[in-house]
Amino acid sequence: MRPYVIFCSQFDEVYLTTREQYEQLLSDGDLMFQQVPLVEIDGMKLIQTKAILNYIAEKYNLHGKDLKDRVMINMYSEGVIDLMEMIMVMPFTADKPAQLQTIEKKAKERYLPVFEKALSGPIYLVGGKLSCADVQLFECTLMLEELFCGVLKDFSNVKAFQGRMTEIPAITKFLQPGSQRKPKPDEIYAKTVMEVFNFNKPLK
Ligand SMILES: N[C@@H](CCC(=O)N[C@@H](CS)C(=O)NCC(=O)O)C(=O)O
Repeated sequence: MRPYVIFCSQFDEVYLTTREQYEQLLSDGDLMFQQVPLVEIDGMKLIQTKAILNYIAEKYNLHGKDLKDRVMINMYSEGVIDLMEMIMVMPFTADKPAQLQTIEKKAKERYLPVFEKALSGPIYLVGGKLSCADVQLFECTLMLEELFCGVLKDFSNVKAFQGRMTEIPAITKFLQPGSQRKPKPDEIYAKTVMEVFNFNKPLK
């Protein structure tokens, strides 16, 4: 499963690999809505992905200089998340080829054109400054390329942006072999998730 606990300094991850681990978390009472991810940071136990992301973005000054930047960052970020979620549910869908086709079409026709336009000139999406939306878009481009070789061929601004992002030292490090970046989900991953959460049939 995706990480459920992050302690600070760099970060440590604990993966759910058994149903018992998840039940232990439930009985510890840390999962407000009985769901992961759970992130431990600054003496708090945070749940809900977007709340977690916003906290980290604010803490590390990745959330724009003012309210107007922030709403743009959130709009881009939500768009990227919608696309990433389609990719993330792929391992659990019954008709994978159909889902792949939908993702590729939406990526090329709906999402990438938006980012291509936003990056025609500016080096970052909002306010000339690195934000959490840039980091999410960067990760999303990698996920897309893992699925569709050459998907960025008609999106030269996005491709150039991806290249610039890889030069940020923390990101360069994160891309090294053996780093904490997740590998592409495989069948074992899908089976583990289904067992941990008692999902007994694939999504449509
Ligand atoms: N809105 C939540 C959704 C979290 C969620 O769906 N978590 C799944 C695992 S990825 C889960 O814990 N499912 C167990 C369940 O709902 O019983 C978020 O964004 O963090």
